Amino acid sequence: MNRDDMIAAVQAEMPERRWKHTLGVMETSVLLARRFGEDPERAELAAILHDVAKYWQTSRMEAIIREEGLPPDLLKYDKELWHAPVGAYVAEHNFGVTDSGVLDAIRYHTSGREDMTRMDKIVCLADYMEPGRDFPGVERIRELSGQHLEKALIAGFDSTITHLLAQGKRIYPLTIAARNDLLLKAR
Ligand code: DGI
Ligand code: FE
Ligand code: FE
Ligand code: FE
Repeated sequence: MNRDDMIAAVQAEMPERRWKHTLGVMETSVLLARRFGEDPERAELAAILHDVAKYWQTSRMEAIIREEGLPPDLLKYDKELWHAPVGAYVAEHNFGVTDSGVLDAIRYHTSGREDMTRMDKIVCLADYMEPGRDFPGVERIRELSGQHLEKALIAGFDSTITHLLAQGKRIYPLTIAARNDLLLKAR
């Protein structure tokens, strides 16, 4: 599928406000890829598709998780996590993406994981700091991102984890693993 057709198909899956967010993640992923020596075209492809399943019904996501062999432990954690691995599945099977680095960046853009690739980090960080994002701490994340991909991403995970704790929610183990691993390597 060519870029324009893909953009039109993804846009059709979501409300206008979420499409604006996706455009922001595309722009920021390209910028971060240039800054940190990653392929901007592949980063943009991951960004276009990263939230493709965000507005799917819970039951539709759950069916894919159960029937297509996605990690079943997801079902015990916040539903907000599900669109990322389901999005990677959709990118591969409905959009024909074969680049495993791009698929992983989509798959892990919400949770993170241990040993995140540079591509994983770029898309996850772009998701936190695209121009439309406005939450306490986002300016600090943007500042850190000028110099240090890992430190900026740690600040992003810190903000998510703090938020989840304040709401008394469970935290998906990959998020803890991602943050621990980044802290170890960013010293
Ligand atoms: O899809 P977006 O809104 O652009 O952003 P996202 O994919 O990063 O996040 C979706 C939400 O998932 C985020 O607001 C926090 C929530 N969430 C719930 N449980 C967890 C979690 N995020 C992480 N990283 N880890 C969790 O365990
Ligand atoms: Fe997302
Ligand atoms: Fe994210
Ligand atoms: Fe997003």
